[in-house]
Amino acid sequence: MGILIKNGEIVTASDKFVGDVYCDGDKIVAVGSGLVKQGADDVVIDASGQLVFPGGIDAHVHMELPFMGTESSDDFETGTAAGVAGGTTSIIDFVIPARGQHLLDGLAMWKEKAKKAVADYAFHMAVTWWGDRTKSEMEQCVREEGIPSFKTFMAYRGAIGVDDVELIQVMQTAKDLGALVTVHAEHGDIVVALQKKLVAEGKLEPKYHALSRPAPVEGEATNRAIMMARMIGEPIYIVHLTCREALDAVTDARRRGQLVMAETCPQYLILDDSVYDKPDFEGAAYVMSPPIRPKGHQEALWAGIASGLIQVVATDHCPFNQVGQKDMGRDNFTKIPNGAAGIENRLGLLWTYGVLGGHIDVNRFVDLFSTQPAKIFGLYPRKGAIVPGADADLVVFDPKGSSVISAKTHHHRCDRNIFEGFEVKGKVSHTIVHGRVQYKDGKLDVVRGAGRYLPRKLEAPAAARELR
Ligand code: DUC
Ligand code: ZN
Ligand code: ZN
Ligand code: ZN
Repeated sequence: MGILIKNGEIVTASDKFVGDVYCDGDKIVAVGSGLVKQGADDVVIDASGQLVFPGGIDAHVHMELPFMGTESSDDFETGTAAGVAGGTTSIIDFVIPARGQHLLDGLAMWKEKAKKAVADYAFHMAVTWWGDRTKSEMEQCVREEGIPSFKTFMAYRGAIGVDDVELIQVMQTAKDLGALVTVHAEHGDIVVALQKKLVAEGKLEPKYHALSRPAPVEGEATNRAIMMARMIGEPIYIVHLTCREALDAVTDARRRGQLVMAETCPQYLILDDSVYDKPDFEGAAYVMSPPIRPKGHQEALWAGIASGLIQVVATDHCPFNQVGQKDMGRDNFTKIPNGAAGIENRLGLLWTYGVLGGHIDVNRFVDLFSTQPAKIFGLYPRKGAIVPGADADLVVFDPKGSSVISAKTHHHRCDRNIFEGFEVKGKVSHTIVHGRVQYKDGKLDVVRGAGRYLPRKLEAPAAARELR
C-alpha cells in the first residue's frame, strides 16, 4: 500500500515547490508533479494549501530517565507518540549510565526501555565517569552499536557530571574514533557552591534555582569546553545553549575557524525568567538546567540562529509531574527534578515564533527542525530529506487555523505544560511515519513497538561541516 500526497508545497532545507510525494512501503519513492496512484488501495492525501516537511528529528530527549530520585514521566511509547502528534518522527535519546555503571550495561537497559517506541529512535551515549573499560566501550559504541556521539555533563558533579580531566579523555577518545562529543555546559562546582549559599540563607523557593545557575556559569563552561576541544582538535556540539555569554564563546570559536555547533530549545527562545515568580510552587514546572534566562537573552538566541551560530532546535524533553515529582522539592529547590515536557510543541512554537515571528524563513525552519540534526548526527539523507530512497516520515502542515497549548490536551504524560495558554498558529494535519499515517486531524494511530532503532555513522564529522 502506498501513500500519495498531492499538490502540497514541499519544503526542504533548500527548496520550496508545489508538487507530489509518493511513498511505497516505508520509503519515499517519487517526488515530482502529476504523480498518480500506483495501487488501488493507495491512500491519497490532498495537500493543496498545505505544506509538506520531512518528519522532525528531536536530537535531545530523555524518556523514562532515572534522575534526581525519580524518573522522567514519559516513557518511550508515550513520549514518541507525543512527538508524532507534533510532527516529530525520530528522536535521539541519551543513554545515561550511573556513575560506576559500564556504558554497555547502560545501553542494554536503554535498548530494553526503547522497545516500546512508536517512532524511530537513536541513542547518544553519555560518559558519566572514566574507568578502565571506558575507552574500549566507547570504541564498541562507535564500531558495533551505531552510536558515534557522546554526551558529557559538566554540571551534576557528584552524580553524572565529569571533571575536566575526564572530559579531555572523552574528547581525545572521540577524536581517535571519529566521533562527536556533545556537552552540557554549566560549571558544576560553582552551581553546588551557589546552591549551598542560597540554601544556607533560607532561599528555598523555585526561583532560586535560576539564581544558583546564572548565565556566567554557562558561559564559563561553554568557553572551557570549547577551549578543551580546541586543544584536542576535535569538533564539539553544545547542547541546550541558553544565553549571550555562551553564544559569545561560540562566536569567538567560529571566528578562529573552530568547528563548534550549538543547539537551543523553544523554552529558551520564548520564555523569560519571570516564569519563576509564579505563586503556589508553580515556578517548579520551569525548573530545568540550564534555567530560563532573564529578558534579553531570547533575542540574542534568535540572532544566533539568524547568523548561523546555532544549527539545531531540540527540546531537552524531560517531563516531571508537578504532583508526585516536582513537589519533592517543595521545601528546597535543589530537590526539584530538573526538566520539562516539550517534544509535541517544538514544531508549533518554532513555526509561530520563528517563521511567523520573522526570525527564520521556511527553509531554515526545516533545517533547524529536521535536516541539521539528521546531518550532524549521521541520519541524513535517510532522515531529514524529501528524496526518493529516504524514509517515508513526513508532516503535512496546514498553516491555517491555530490552537492553544494546554496540559489538558497535550499528549505528553505530564500534568503541566510550560507553554500553557500559548497560542500557536497552523496545525499538523497528518504525520506519516514509516509510510503509514499515524496522526491525522488530531487523532493518533500509533503502534507500540513499531519504532526502529537507528544505528548511525558519522562521515568523519564532516557531515556537520556545512555550517551556515
Ligand atoms: N537538564 C534538565 O533540565 N533535565 C534533564 C537533564 C538536564 O541536563
Ligand atoms: Zn561494561
Ligand atoms: Zn543537559
Ligand atoms: Zn538533556
